[in-house]
Amino acid sequence: MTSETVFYQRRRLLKGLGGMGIGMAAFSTASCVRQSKTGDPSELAATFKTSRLEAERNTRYTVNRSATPQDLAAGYNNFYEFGGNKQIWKAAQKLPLNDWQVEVTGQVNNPRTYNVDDLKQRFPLEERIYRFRCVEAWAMVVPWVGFPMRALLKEVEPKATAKFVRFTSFYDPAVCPGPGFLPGSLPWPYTEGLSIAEMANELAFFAVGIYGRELPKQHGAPLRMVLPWKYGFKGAKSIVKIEFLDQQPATFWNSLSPNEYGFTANVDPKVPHPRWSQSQERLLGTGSNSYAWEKQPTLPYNGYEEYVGKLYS
Ligand SMILES: Nc1nc2c(c(=O)[nH]1)N[C@H]1C(S)=C(S)[C@@H](COP(=O)(O)O)O[C@H]1N2
Ligand SMILES: [Mo]
Repeated sequence: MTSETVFYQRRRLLKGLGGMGIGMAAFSTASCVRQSKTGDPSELAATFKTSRLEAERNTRYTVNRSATPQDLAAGYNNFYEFGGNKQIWKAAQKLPLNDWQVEVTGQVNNPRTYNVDDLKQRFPLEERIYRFRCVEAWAMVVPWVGFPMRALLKEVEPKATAKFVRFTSFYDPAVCPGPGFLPGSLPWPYTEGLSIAEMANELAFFAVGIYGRELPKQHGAPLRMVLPWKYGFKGAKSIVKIEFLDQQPATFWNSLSPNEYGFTANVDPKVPHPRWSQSQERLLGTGSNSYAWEKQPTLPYNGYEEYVGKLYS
């Protein structure tokens, strides 16, 4: 076989897999009975009883629905490094958090490596209650604790040549082998990207906590991205590197299946996923399966058009 044949076959494999990827999880929520909680509830609760991390709520951001119960949010997650199902909280406890460093590099005047505790001290923390919408159409409302991405931008000073930012998640195949199907062929580590203008938007947030406590591992401890106007996959978890670039970076889901997982990925009720409508969302809740959850119409930009609409006009 020529190297092109190998490349082509690999591409087909990846394309097919991308089609399975997040979508496979959505399909299985439709086809089998899934509880949002599995296993021992007290064992699950122990995973989110992390240290207290309280901050004053920023009242500029409000939502017109109630917060999702903490145990539902902590018991239904996407974290493909640890497996391909939603009940990933137990497997995610293997994530090693000791001495976590976040490297800021690339086209910036002040590149540096932060210890995560240093980040928490340096940038004033606030609480923000945001809507959250996964591309699979489930939605929740959670109170994050963290700091706006623009605070970091101000400190590291991107150069004029920097147009995009790539965010990289923790990856160690010995700790998180991935979902198990086709091992070795996914484009790890998980990466995501934003334009500098998006990162500078007031809504773009780094979370270090949730529900008044440090992030549980399954939510992407110790630092994850929160972009409430975009589909959830844009918000990479457990960030170890932030790179300023002059070109749009390739990202995990976008390189697997660009027509399902666009680079921009703003929530839009009028643009269906190739295999399902995005006109409605299902509020993460209790019930025998996720299709029993309360449905609501999807809002353009997930309800945040007034803050971000001008970025795209
Ligand atoms: N590193 C990493 N980040 C990730 C994911 C992932 O698999 N790996 N999944 C994404 C997806 S698809 C969603 S919907 C959210 C889920 O966040 P939650 O589990 O805290 O609700 O995390 C996003 N960030
Ligand atoms: Mo998602």
